Amino acid sequence: MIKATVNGRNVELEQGATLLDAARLAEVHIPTLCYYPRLPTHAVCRMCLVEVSSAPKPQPACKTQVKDGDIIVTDSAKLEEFRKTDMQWLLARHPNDCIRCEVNGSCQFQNLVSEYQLEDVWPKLPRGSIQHPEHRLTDHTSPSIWRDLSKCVECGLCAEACGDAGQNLHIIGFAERSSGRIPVTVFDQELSQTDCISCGQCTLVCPVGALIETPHWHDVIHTLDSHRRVSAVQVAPATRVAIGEEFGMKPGTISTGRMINALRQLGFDYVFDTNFAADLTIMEEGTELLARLKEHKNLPLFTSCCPGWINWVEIHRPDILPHLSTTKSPQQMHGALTKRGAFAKSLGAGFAEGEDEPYVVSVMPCTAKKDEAQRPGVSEDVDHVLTTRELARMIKARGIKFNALEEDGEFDNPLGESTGAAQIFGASGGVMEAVVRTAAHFIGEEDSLPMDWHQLRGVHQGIKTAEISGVGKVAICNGIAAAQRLLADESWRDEFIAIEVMACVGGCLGGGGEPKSMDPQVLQKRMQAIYQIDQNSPRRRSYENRDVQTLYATELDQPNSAKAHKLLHTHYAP
Ligand code: HC0
Ligand code: SF4
Repeated sequence: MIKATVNGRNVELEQGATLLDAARLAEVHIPTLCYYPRLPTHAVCRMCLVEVSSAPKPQPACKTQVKDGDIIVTDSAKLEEFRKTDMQWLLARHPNDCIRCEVNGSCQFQNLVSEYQLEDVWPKLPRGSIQHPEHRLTDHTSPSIWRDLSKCVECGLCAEACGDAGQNLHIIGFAERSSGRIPVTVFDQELSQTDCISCGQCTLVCPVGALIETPHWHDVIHTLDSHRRVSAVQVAPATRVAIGEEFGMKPGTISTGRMINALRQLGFDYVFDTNFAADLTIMEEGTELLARLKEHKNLPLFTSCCPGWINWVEIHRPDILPHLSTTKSPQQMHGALTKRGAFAKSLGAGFAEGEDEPYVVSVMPCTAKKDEAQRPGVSEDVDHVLTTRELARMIKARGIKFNALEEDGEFDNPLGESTGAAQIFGASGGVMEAVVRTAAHFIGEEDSLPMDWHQLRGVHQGIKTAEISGVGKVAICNGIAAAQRLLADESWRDEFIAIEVMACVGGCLGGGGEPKSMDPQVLQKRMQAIYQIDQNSPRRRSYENRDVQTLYATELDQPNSAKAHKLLHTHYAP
């Protein structure tokens, strides 16, 4: 251990800790813009400069290691002056359109400008238009991600999240140097023309509004306000363990009941659970797997509910398309049932004044779900997709006091019941664990196979495997970079019977539409909450979902039936 003082407070740290770690341990606040816990730091914003006794000049706290005996000062008049000048320079290149900005109220730069009472003292230098007028500044062509580089503060975190340290996709990189540095796509293409998979990891780390999800909440709030259509909303498994963070709650707080009450106050007529369709997915996908095992065809089966993964396969590995499950994702299944199943019919003809289907919205932790909802073959299922962050914006816009809401909200039925197996879909490894739980029942091994498959769980990027005795070996890829590694050679073709891929590290709970967080433990805490919900569920295998059983008995005959195929299955682009 090494010792240091921060503004006179003693701390002890592990070798290799940074000055920023020391300050956080001493509970001393240092402003940052280009720092993010999981990603390499380039110390470009210089906001975290501190004075340290072992160096002649101020050092960036995020990148400089503590030396034993260091005396660290974070609050001298010189440092404060420097930070203000640094921010004035950024402010001179930043548009003053906070009132219109989608991240108004949650922008790190806006917070700093407000905290330091900065005024616009230098003439505005519009971003890019002087140094490099050729670069595209705004790009709204992607169904999932909007870019506005006039707001970029050059932190470089988007390129890191999309590059080696994150998704290993390298869609965004830096062009130009010095004050003209700008994150661009290859050949400055529109994002929709690149190999972007819409995962949204870049939006999670952007400290300003330069990269955001394609907003749908304006359309949703106006449609609800007009009250001309019967409206239904479904909420994904990973949203309920994260939305509380937007209202100051601890990561991992379970907010299911509060969220349901907020959705009702926003004006939704029906509040349903995507988890219902996750249980249904297991019935369809599990049956598909057993059929393929019997026929020795298109094995291993790959899960198909992560749209970032599907986008990646279509772009890079069309040879894998026959291996994908044809089962629609739970979002799309739920939308199809809400719009065209018995529920919709139960509403009666002419229920929606000029509309013959309910208005269907989903709340997802994922930006790629916006893209998925527009795919050919499924685009009739869901009208608008909100991220967890967008739902929080709507709640704030309507002045709903989320923290003061009762926790007693309950989903509507049918389409609202679910098991613990559905809830764990929101965590990496969860879909495979849910498949195995129900497959154990199908093959008569429910008593001999375990309920919990800890070897498939965890937040860290990587490949995990498990052997199901008598059936075969399964794998999960936690993050798209892990899938790229698994597919780098051909051994997966013979080794596994089924493979789950989630493009975002941690699974949906780490999705690009979740609340932004600087807590290094945030994914772990959300994951614990997901397994806690599962553990406390009275039913933990998907086939036990009574409404799913009723659905087959009254509407769909049996899993993989012709009726089920019509509503619940899809195809992929060659
Ligand atoms: Fe997921 Fe889903 S579990 S992809 O991660 O399968 O987004 O939370 O809603 O559709 O259920 C995301 C989360 C879902 C879907 C489900 C699956
Ligand atoms: Fe890269 Fe994902 Fe952002 Fe696309 S959405 S640029 S793939 S991080």
